[in-house]
Amino acid sequence: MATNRKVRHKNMSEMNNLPVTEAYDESSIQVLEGLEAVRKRPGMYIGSTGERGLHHLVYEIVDNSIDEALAGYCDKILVELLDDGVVRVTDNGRGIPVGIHPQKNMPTVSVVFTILHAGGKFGGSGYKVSGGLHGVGASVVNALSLWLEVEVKDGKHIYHQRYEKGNIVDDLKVIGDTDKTGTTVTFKPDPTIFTDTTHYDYETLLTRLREQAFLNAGIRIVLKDERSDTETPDREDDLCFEGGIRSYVEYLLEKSKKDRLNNEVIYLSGEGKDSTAEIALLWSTGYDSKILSFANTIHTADGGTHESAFKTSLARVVNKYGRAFKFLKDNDNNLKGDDINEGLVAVVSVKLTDAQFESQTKAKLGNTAIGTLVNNIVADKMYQYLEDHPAEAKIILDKSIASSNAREAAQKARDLQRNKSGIGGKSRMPEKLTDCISNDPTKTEIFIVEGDSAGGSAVEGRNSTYQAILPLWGKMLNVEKARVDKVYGNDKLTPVIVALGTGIAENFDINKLRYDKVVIMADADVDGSHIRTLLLTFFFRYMPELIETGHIYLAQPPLYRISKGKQHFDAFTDEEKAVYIEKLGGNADVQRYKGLGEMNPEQLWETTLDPETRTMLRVTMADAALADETFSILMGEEVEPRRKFIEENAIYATDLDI
Ligand code: 1YM
Repeated sequence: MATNRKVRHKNMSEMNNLPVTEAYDESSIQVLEGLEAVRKRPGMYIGSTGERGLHHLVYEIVDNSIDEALAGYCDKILVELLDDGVVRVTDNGRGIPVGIHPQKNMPTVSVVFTILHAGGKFGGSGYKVSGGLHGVGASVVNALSLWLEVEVKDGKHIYHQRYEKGNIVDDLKVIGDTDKTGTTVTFKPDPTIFTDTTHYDYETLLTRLREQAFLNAGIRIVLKDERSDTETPDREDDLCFEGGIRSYVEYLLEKSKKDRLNNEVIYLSGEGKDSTAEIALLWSTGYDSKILSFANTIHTADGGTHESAFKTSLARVVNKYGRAFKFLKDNDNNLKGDDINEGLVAVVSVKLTDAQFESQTKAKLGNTAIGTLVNNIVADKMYQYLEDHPAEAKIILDKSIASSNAREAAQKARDLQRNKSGIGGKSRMPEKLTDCISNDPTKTEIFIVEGDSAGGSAVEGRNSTYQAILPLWGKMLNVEKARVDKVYGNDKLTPVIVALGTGIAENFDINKLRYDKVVIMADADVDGSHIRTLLLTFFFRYMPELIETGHIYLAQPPLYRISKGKQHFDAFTDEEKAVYIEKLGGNADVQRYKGLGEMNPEQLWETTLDPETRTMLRVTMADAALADETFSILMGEEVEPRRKFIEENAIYATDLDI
């Protein structure tokens, strides 16, 4: 930055608290070295010279306006995108002071833009907050701009100064009169530094500025696209949220497309020594949790003391309330953080002097005292909130307990699965399975048969090359009463899981399916319908792909055998029975099959197993919408709609496979 030698302000040369010196040349070199360092290693100061770094320049300038707003002197910030990669930021604050800086002996505004301040966001450990060190980023932006112009209105005059690559190119001049106050900074990022791109993305800026508007309630930030070659011509967003982080939580909820569980956003706040903390939270019907934390309006993507204090303390409070108000019984386990956080949407925002950022990305807050503050706020105020709002508290506890139940059931099923399958080698097959000889999964079939006696006949009557038989228990537990999580944890289903080989839920892998057709073979009576219901519910919830890909079938054993002499027909309905009787000339013999268990192996083969003569129904998913509805009904607390659904859909079978 050799051109800096032209700079005429001899005292601007003093930097980093060097004493004022007459040694103009030498000390001015040190100034130059200040901004030269920024140009040499821009990444150290703005994180990167890519798209992120480019956008960061805008945030640095806007930050100064926000500080002015937080100090109470400014209520509007305008950010304009201009042609040629130029950005203009205007605020209506007091204007950066133009008076001569007592130590540097030049206008303070020139100091702000040409002297690299210590204690900067990226240089040191601290960070400016209101009342602290202002404008630390301005000189960095200046250093990395091809040119930068500042205009200050002080209620009387309009001042102007221009810089190029960080160097002053002319003195601060009065260029007009005004009765207004404020600061305007216009700059063009240096394309030799930002070699990837110098194009500003409207959405990226909008997202960050919106975040700032949420975090600083009541400040109005306007973003305008005035570029002639832009894809979003004349686009303008006016961002002002009186509700602050409460509005932020509402916004996040809306974006998640989930419904709210709580009627209102819960807002907690408090102050400590040199710090403030505020928290807004709400539960949605979703399963994810979205917890955003900020320190001095910087997004702490890796969390830190404030965020972990919030989570721990929230879990403690919800458990304490749950016990005190008997949502949790004495011998119930505590609800886990993950259970409580399910569906949670929260924003934690702390402001503190001397913020310590940890981790590579400096996105993690390290100050321990702020953790204590957050912890105390949640412990006192959240508990108080729950006590004062029993209806909201019930919603939160019910949701957490439901999540806890589901999580425990899932864990149990996973453990079962793990125990049953040999590690590394082939899974040990269930004792009751009579497997087929072939292991060609495109040709084989497994019949899941109700009851041991029918199982025995099926084993004898089957084609042992391709047909495997798995008998299930005799008596079913009452599905109507069983919760779906019981279906999941149900020991009786374990042999099915192991025999199919696919695993379940997130471990499901269709490529491991050991049979082409999975046939549910149960009687047409109440017990049979229970078994069909249980299995279908189970497949639907934990192996839906099996249904989607058409692997699940319902065997259709006939109800009657109509015979005369050597001729016989099997009828599946009363109508069919009538037709066959007539066909055989009236006085035919009618045998009613009471159940699969009553058929001999030959009859079973002929009516139900033989691919040439049997009738089977393929189970299909009607469509995704129905599946979605099903999910909620099956998961629902309401027994009646669930029972009705299951009843109606146990005959969920449309394709005929003969
Ligand atoms: C578009 C960018 O920088 N606004 C801005 C900056 C300052 C002030 C007002 C300001 C601060 C103070 C007193 C103070 C800054 N001043 C300084 C410094 N907008 C923009 N608006 N008067 C005015 O902090 O006491 C640094 S930033 F150091 F000169 F006071």
